[in-house]
Amino acid sequence: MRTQPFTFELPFGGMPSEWDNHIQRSLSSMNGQYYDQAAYAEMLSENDQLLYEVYEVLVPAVEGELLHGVSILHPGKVGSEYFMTKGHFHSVLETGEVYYGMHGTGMMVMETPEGESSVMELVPGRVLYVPPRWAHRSVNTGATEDLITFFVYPGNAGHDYGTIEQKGFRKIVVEQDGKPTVIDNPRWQNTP
Ligand code: PAN
Ligand code: ZN
Repeated sequence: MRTQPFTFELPFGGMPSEWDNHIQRSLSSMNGQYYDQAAYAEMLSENDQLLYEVYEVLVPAVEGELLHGVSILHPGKVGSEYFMTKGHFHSVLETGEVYYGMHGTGMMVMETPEGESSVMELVPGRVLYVPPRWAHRSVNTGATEDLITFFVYPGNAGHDYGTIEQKGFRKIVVEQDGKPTVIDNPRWQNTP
């Protein structure tokens, strides 16, 4: 746990020079999230492949601290739906997050508990602000490149994955006519 000032290097398109926590999520951790369940099951039966990795620097998980790190989302699709992160609300709903696009192209899918929805493009050099109350999921729309982002959020935010696991996001990103396209999620469930 870091409580003293520190620096590390983060080259564009590369890995951070140091980290405390390396999270790896594979296909099996995305059960029920991709709309084409048959394509998901078939892909999983072949290989539980690695979808994304997060390198975190660990600071105390309290108000005032800023948790930050790097997310590397590999390219690929399940059926026509691009590889994506699980996505979450922050447990402390009134906490936001800043993302900075460093490599590759993608989208951030966001929504509020009240049903507002927004999908914005992530490209290298672009800052994307996720306000408090907005659930967020990144999607890699590139054919061959990793989507690499740097993120910062309040130390006390915490993660609520359960709501998205149950309901999904209202919007999903699929390839249509060779292009990334945002559509309504056919599997979205309006459960209370
Ligand atoms: C990011 C995300 C990271 C992985 O650090 O945690 O991109 O996505 P999931 O946590 O949804 O698997 C963040 O938004 N933290 O709050
Ligand atoms: Zn977050």
